[in-house]
Amino acid sequence: MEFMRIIGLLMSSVALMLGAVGHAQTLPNGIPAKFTPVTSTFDYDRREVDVKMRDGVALHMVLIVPKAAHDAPILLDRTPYGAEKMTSRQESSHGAMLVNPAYAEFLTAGYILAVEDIRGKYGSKGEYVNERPLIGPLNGTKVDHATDAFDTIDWLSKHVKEANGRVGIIGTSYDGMMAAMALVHPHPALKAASPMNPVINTWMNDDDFHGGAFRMTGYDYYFGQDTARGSAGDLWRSAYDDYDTFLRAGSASGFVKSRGLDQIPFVRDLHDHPAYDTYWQGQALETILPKQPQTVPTLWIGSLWDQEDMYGAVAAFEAVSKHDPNHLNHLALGPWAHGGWSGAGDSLGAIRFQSDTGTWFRQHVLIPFLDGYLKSGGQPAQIAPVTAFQTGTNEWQRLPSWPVACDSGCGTPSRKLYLRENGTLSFAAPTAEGADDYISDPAKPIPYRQRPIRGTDAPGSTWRQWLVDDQRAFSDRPDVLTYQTEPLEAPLALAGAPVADLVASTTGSDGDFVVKLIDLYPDEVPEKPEMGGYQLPIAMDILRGRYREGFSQAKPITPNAALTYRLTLPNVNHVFLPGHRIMVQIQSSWFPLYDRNPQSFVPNMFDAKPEDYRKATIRIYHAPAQASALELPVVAIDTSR
Ligand code: PG9
Repeated sequence: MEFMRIIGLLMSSVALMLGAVGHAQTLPNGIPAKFTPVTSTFDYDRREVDVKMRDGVALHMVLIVPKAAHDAPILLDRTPYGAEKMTSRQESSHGAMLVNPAYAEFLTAGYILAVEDIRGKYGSKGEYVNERPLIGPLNGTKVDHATDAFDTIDWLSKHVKEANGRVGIIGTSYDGMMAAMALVHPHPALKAASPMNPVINTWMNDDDFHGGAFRMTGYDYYFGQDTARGSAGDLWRSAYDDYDTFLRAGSASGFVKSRGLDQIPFVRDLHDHPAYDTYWQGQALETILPKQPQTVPTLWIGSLWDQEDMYGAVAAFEAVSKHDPNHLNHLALGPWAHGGWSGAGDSLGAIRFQSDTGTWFRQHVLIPFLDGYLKSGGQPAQIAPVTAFQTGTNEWQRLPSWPVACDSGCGTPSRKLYLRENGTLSFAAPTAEGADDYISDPAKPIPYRQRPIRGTDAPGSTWRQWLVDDQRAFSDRPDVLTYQTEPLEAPLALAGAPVADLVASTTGSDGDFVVKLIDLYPDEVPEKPEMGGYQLPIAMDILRGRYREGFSQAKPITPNAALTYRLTLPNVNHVFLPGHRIMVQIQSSWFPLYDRNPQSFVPNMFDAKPEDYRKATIRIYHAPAQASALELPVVAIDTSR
């Protein structure tokens, strides 16, 4: 019996095993051989195309076509930042969720969006050249971003059946430069352009140099963008505080070598062209664009506190306006940081603007401008030549031109605000001899933001808003000179670029001059107590003394000679309100945004050795024959509103 029981058990086990094996053989693969998403409820069609340029190189483009689109205009953005990334922010059945909220407003307004990777980046083939110069002495090939834009627009105008044959080009920063370059020999289907915070001249006060001083924030950018077809991410640090990381590196070149960044061609170009030589002059878009008459209606967008491309929009607008007989050229200036046109724009750092300036601008200026030129049957919108937000009063203005010219009856000649004795400022010139001194020590450079300074894109970084940081953090340093007026009895409005004329000497043979124009708030501000005594920068910039006589060539400074240093500050549109004071601060370093000036002349500052960095005593004069002053673009207060 026992034997029979064991046989029975064995047989049932074998049957079980066979059964199990048999079952495994019939288990289906959990992954379908091909999954086809059902997208019939989507309100858009996402198309990916590879468009052949004239040299056979294929550029990758993503189109978001609203299903309701018919006879619709196309907005094109050409980018080095990843077309796929920019059009797949979220998975959704709603096209508006795929893109940033401002671009979503374009879709809602009836536009088809096209986002294209520029050559050599992300999905596009070909060679990437950082800020590829236009065809000419610096580019001997047959292609540039103007021809690529032309070929792309040609393709779009022929291959999108829902489109009306009209294309507008838009884009922020680098993409803004792409939009500006599309204006060189434009395709006939290009009917409107809006370069937003565009890079127009990266040596002349956009991303790479200001007043000849080199901006070390660029190294993060060139590592991220120029060492991989996609993004290489963030450049590594050695300390939490960038002040420490960069000071330990010694010099800009020391930092480059410590990270191997000299493998990047553009970083080598920066090193080889520290001055504004023909390499930079030949790329200056504000010189190239006006060589042909303006044929494409254009809205240049600038930000009053743009921490990256402060120069481009206004410089391009002013240059192109000189050859614009049909008045196709427009400018908008908002109270924003870089790219702030696309946000809500109700505040920046501690500053509040009492309305959503970004939303207002898009709905009342940008979209009407685009609609007027791009929609079938559209009529040119009645937007002013210049739409500028006036800070202080916090109101938008419709202006006939920029800068606000005296002869148009709305301004008064620029007024000189003189540095005076005992740290005062006055519209009256000095009557007594006087000067103030400070010691600038490269071993203890002045931080440009309060420490710890985090990398531009690091978590917790305040890079975006640093241009409105309270300058109290620096005004008491012994190496910062501070001058101020009495509280104002009447409002004072400025519109344009203030110019600082400093008469200064240094014991060194080179040196930097940083000038800050500041709105000093009253001691107490009842409606916002934390703003009491706030030192709000209105315009700040730097000049490298070696370029005192011209940017194209560095020259040593004669030690101990009182010389004039002329420094044009960024454009402002601001009202100093009654009870506020005007303040000016002067200093000789701004670290680590700008590399340290060794203060002893070396032909190429990138090559400065540790022993070249020396303390210097700087003297700023305020004497009758040596008056230091700020020329302020004072305009009449608009009482019509
Ligand atoms: N301002 C960025 C830039 C940096 C360097 C070169 C060109 C552009 C940008 O945001 O695109």
